[in-house]
Amino acid sequence: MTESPTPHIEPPLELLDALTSVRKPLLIAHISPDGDAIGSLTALGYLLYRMGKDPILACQDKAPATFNFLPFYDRIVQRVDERPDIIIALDSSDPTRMGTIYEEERFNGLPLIVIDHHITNVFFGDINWVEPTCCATDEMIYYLAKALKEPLDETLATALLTGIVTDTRGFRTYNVTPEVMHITGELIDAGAPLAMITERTLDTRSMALIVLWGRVLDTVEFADGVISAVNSMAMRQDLEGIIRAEGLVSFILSAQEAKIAAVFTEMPDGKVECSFRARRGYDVSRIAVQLGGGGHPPAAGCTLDGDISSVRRRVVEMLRQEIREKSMSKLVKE
Ligand SMILES: [Mn+2]
Repeated sequence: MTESPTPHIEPPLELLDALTSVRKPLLIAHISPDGDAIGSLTALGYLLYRMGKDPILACQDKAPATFNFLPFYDRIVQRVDERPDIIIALDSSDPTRMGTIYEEERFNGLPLIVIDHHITNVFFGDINWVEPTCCATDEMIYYLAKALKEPLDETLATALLTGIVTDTRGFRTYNVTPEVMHITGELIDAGAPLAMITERTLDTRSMALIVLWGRVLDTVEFADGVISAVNSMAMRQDLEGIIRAEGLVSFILSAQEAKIAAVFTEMPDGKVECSFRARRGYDVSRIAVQLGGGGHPPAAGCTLDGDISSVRRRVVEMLRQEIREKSMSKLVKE
């Protein structure tokens, strides 16, 4: 296959310089890591290792076993004992996303590099490379490999494709451009197993998750374009090792009448995690930011204090308001 056309996205030169001269970088993926967090962590970790560096790969929460086919999966640590020379935050829109890993005082003063594609990124690094048009942080790591003139191999291509497949839910999202498809072709050509990645990351669920989905689906309510559901602690009492009803918020948005979907999860610390999805033309990242969270227009979230049913009432009302405003502005335009 021919190479993709020259990428239109180029990493900043100061980033390339920093990565070339670094010896022991600490790479941090965000808490509750998803495929793009672990994909970009392992892709960049492997790339830097291949360049002769000694990277540390870290994430506050253990990476789900789903991703154990990725390079360096076994090297991801939940605690850092060594002394790095720079820190690289991946797929993280603000410093709290790095969780306890970054809270350590001994990391204060170390240069911080931010590589992210969230539009809500707050530019908290010394070098900030933020590309909101990219479908995944892994797409950015691909451009980085190109700019560093590092060849793709099967291992790197597999890690890169994992973030692209998972963040686009299998190439379903509006940020999948012809360039993303070109890149995907190149990654497959380099040996990335697209069907295996899709099956392992998107089409495999634990039995406990299926049972939890059933219970959470029982709580679905719909009004004025907003579909919502709750996942309480009591509903998971007999289901060990499971908290989130992963994937359910996208599933309920598939209701024909729904424009915005929300799932509210009561966390073990008593807080309520809110997860939002929106159809094209609606923006849930705005509301997530208002509530102290972040994300993308079609997919965002936040964590709130309060009991789960009052949080649901309050937040669903805000989401309905978003729909009313968008319908009003459509009327005005027409
Ligand atoms: Mn991402």
